[in-house]
Amino acid sequence: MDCILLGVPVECGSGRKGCNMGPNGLRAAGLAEALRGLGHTVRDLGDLTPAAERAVSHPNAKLKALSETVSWLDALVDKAFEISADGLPIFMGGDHVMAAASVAGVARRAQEEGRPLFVLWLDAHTDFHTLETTDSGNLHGTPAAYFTGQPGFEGVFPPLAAPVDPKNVCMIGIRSVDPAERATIRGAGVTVHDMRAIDENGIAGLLTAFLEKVEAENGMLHVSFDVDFLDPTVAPGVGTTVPGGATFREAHLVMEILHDSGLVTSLDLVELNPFLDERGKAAILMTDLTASLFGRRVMDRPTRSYG
Ligand code: NNH
Ligand code: MN
Ligand code: MN
Ligand code: MN
Repeated sequence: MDCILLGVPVECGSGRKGCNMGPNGLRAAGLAEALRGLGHTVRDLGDLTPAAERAVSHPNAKLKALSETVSWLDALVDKAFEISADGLPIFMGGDHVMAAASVAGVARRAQEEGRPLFVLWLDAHTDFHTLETTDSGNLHGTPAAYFTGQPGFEGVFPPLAAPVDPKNVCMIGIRSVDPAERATIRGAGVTVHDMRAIDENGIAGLLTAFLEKVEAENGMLHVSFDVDFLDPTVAPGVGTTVPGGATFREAHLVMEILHDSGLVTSLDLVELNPFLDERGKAAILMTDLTASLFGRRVMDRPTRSYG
């Protein structure tokens, strides 16, 4: 695999400081070296810089850092489209607002290739607020609503060339949903597996059912991995910890199954906040999980195919 690392040190979507150190946290944890050790080629493009600010405004006065955020998204959407032609992009965040642009960019790439884009959203949160419904005003709570084409982003976020069909989005690990998000997300047709669904069914079966769909439709697959998907005891380095998250093994199993599927075409690693981390614990775990996604395993297994 040709892996392309891109740092996106945006933090203004999270409402607190520290996520801008995320890309360097992952570099310090040895992400590139781990991938090379698995036989992949790795190119680190360094960190993205935001585009020139354009005049944007919105009636919701709660929105925080709107024009600064939009400058990041404007730059990233084009860059994501561009680099997705050259290999498998790994977008190193930065807060989760960047997924608005990483997904929009790779969705344009999928459209160009005549394939549907699927998104696996690993997160404690659904991030399905529109610019109207967010109460915190933190724009990292909005990317999934934007890239699935929910109304109200027009003229503010970058124009959306290829909205992702909400039916192609599967969320796993969910345990914090605001009332306004709950009202819209089911209606939109997104598959939401909350922690209870994981407890009752096991994470492997939920994921495999989704991957069967991706394979049957010859889809491209973007994985958006928010650190707070993980239980805070194993990954303390994140701003919005929510108890009751995925365990160390559940998370590795997801990544191992994704590897075996061979379906993943792009990846976000987001919300890592090294300022809040404990001796690199979350940074190292995110790196090890990425290694599992790229083929690190304990024992060989027969490959299985989906669909
Ligand atoms: N839903 C909350 C909000 O919009 C929390 C979002 N925080 C996240 N999302 N970390 O992944 O403010
Ligand atoms: Mn190119
Ligand atoms: Mn998130
Ligand atoms: Mn989250």
